[in-house]
Amino acid sequence: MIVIFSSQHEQHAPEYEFFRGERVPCFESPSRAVFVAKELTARGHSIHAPVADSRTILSQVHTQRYLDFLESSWSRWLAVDPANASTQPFPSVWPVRSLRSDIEPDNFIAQLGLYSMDNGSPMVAGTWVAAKAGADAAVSAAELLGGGEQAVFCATRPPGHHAGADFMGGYCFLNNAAVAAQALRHNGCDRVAILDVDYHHGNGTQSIFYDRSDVLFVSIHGDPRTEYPFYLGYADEQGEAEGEGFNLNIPMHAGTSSERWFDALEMACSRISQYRADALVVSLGLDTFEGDPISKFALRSDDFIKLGARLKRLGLPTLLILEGGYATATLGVNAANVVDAFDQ
Ligand code: SP5
Ligand code: ZN
Repeated sequence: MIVIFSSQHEQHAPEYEFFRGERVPCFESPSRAVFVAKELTARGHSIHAPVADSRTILSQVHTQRYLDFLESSWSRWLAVDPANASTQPFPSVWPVRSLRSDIEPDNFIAQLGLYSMDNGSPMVAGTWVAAKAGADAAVSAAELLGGGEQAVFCATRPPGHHAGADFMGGYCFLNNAAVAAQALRHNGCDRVAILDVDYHHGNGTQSIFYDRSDVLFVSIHGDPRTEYPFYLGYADEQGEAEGEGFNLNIPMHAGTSSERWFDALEMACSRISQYRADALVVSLGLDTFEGDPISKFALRSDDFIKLGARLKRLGLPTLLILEGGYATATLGVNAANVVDAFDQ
């Protein structure tokens, strides 16, 4: 399988995030992608840099206002105070119910709240460049599938599935899976299925395609009653308007066994087969692993072989995109297990 990887990812290297009011080292770190690239190289895969420019597709997935905000954020932050160069901006106020989200205040931190769902997406000088390289990888992979490749893996970070049309969140800035699906539509696929197997519900991806029937969204994730992102990912969210019936959420309680998880995967796969997609995008979060420090499913490294084999059986041109997964030292093995099983 072709692997796409950009060394630009390392430009996104925030130092800390917040946990219970304390600063803790970021779970989503550059070493994640390093471990993945290393393991894939060791197993004989060749790694390619992205070649496409995702700008056109990005503007079909995200609002131009949000893209402009993201690209200019760091210079705006420095304009607040040049001493900010060694700091990370975090939002501190959000336009919730009864406040106005139709206006954009001049204050940078207020704007950061407008364009964020949480305070869990630390930003640094290189965030835009790194995130853009991930979106470029997604579009490059879609072009390879269009050219007849059966499967491509994007070893990208930061992840993307929590980012919506006009907001960041959950370590995500640009929605790589949505960009991939939109690029596949652009390149002639009539129906694209997205399967999101990250531990956390892909709220951004769901919301981007919620009123569309040309992109099916199916997700298996920790029950949002107790798990992040809490405010989306329930089973009664089935799509709206044209998209009614084209959104399937399978929430599973925290602590779900690997056996029950694979039962859920069967349900997800049968919905995808029934949809008769032309291509599949997999939001490949590996935080379902038993050793993950922030998640509560129990997949073992061997289970990722089983996952890769099941995905292959769908028989679709497939674009795999790395999302979460924070057991960093095992991330390479787990990712490569999916990739190699698919290649068998
Ligand atoms: C892409 C992705 O997997 N994003 C996940 C975002 C999760 N954000 C909430 C993080 C909460 C960290 N909790 C730490 C628990 C340590 N025991
Ligand atoms: Zn996750």
